[in-house]
Amino acid sequence: MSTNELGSKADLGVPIPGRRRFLNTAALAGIAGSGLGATVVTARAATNVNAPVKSEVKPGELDDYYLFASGGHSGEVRVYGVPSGRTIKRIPVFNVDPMVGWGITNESKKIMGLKPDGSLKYMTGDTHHVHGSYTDGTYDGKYFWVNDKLNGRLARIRGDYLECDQITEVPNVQGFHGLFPDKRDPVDPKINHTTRVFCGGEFHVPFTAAGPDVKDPKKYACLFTCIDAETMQVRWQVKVDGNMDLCATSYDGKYAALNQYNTENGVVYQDMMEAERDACVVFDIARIEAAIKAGKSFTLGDSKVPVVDGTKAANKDPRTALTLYVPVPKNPHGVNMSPDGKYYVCSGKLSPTATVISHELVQKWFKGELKDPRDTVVAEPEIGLGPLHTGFDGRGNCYTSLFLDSQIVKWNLDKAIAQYKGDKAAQVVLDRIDVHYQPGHTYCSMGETKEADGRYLNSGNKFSKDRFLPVGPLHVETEQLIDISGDKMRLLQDHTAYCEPHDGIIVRRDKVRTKQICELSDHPLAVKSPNDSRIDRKGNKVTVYLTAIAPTYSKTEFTVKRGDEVTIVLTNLDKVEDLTHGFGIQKYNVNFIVNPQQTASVTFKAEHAGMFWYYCTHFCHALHLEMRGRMIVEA
Ligand code: RUQ
Ligand code: CUA
Ligand code: CA
Repeated sequence: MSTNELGSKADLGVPIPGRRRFLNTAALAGIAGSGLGATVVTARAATNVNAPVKSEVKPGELDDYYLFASGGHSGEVRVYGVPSGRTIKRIPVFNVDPMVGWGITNESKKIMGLKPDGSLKYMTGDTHHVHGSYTDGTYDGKYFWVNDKLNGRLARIRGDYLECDQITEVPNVQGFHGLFPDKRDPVDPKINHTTRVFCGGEFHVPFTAAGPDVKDPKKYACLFTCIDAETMQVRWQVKVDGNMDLCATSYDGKYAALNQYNTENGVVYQDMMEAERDACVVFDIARIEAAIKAGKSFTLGDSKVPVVDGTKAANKDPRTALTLYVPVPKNPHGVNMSPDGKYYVCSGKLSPTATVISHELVQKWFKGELKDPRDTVVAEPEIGLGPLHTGFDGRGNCYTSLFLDSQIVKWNLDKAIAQYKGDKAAQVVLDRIDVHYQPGHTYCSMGETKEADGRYLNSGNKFSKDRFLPVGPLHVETEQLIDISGDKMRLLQDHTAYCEPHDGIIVRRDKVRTKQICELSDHPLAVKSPNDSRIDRKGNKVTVYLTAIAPTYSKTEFTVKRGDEVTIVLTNLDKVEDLTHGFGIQKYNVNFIVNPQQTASVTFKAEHAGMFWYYCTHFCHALHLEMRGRMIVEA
């Protein structure tokens, strides 16, 4: 018997010829005698990257890749399977999610951040970009990060449970947009994994809350921020000219590059479009850290984070400069690093071009061997209207989303470089495919690692119009999966995505190694046995310790007094994969789950007298409906 049969007719005591009329509770769980230990079916073979691409995953088969996508202003992160497009998980991050109790349990509230009165500081966010931690130039599955553009925060998701474990608010930024982890240390060759995460500030801000500077945009600036990947503490910031949008890091750990669309420091869009060229700003990480060590930093506003000056005026000599501003046309959007580590590709947005900046020439510029920042540019091909983001196949080709043309364009890097050098016959654009409609982000399987495998490309389209059944004024988004394994791109399938994912990454399944059962010892308050359940009272603070084992809580009744501050600590002692219990209390806004061997707690004020049922909200057993108890609140 497997857990899939859980709650089957036989288990429910329905008479079946030749079987007993009534079953004991173990049999009712549907799992007794199944020999199931801690794990059920998680053997995931490595993805065969040489197998032909497919558009379908048959029932019972597993996907070859995880796709981690942001959830836009839903504040969450989504996990899809590739190539099926099936939604596998939604990870609440900056949003409140009663399915898991995110923003409701004490543990999640602590991660999200509280006001002095104990309520959530923020209940919403705007996620755009998800990126994973690297070892040796490819994903190691340890962490994933996502930004909150709305409230200037960086969140980390741990790879083992795929749950958010830390959120850091970045000081003195608004509109924190692009983020990217570093891929190795710029100085220490032994550190070949991610230890920093870089964050770009998109909106320029004043560094004071009062006085004339608040209103004067000339006094505003944007900060580039480095956050420690392990501690999630803000390490340092750099003040820049203009703004920052998206971010890419080099494979040698030396640089982070960010596109700038508002070098004008405009406050309205007309002003932001004035210049023919904006920039891609490159940060020299080792020099920035040396400058901070040498005490060349200052602080801004109330923040104690060390800041160094990365403005043009302060960085005139390339041999000591912290920053390099490469002029690129016009209001660029998106910068992506090619998997061979050689080029930064910056999309033109208002210009029909992409700008290719050479990593090697950037290094030369910082050594003082090039005169003009434009000397680092090695190609600027015309590719189509509204270029936004670029993915890579690992065979020297780029795939850029064209928002206005509603296309993905495939073009070749070497050919673009040859054309820039004067080869008029160079065939730069190799293919175009219509997408439906108006693509924003596009990204390829393993495309932002040195293991880019050139199999799948996802086009995250911003408008779906007629692709799905209409559901009122707001349509769902279309994510389109495209086969890029051959010369011509081939549309494989559409799938829906609830509004609205921006960026994503497609990660080979063998890179993600999740645990299916929690560690009891991860929680200091874990109730290790039903016999340990108890009620502790200290003045008007009451803590109720409970366990859940299908189909019952260790206490089916407890009494508190009206006005008490009640904390429920609940441990799920079941050890079977996927056997999750819920806990909801009528009229008290309490609703959360505990996964196998997990402990969670909630705190609330018992303000209404009377009898209130608490019950299991997550289907766990044939007697799931019977899994409940009573809280008596004495007047
Ligand atoms: S940015 S398309 Cu964050 Cu491109 Cu959304
Ligand atoms: Cu426990 Cu449903
Ligand atoms: Ca501009």
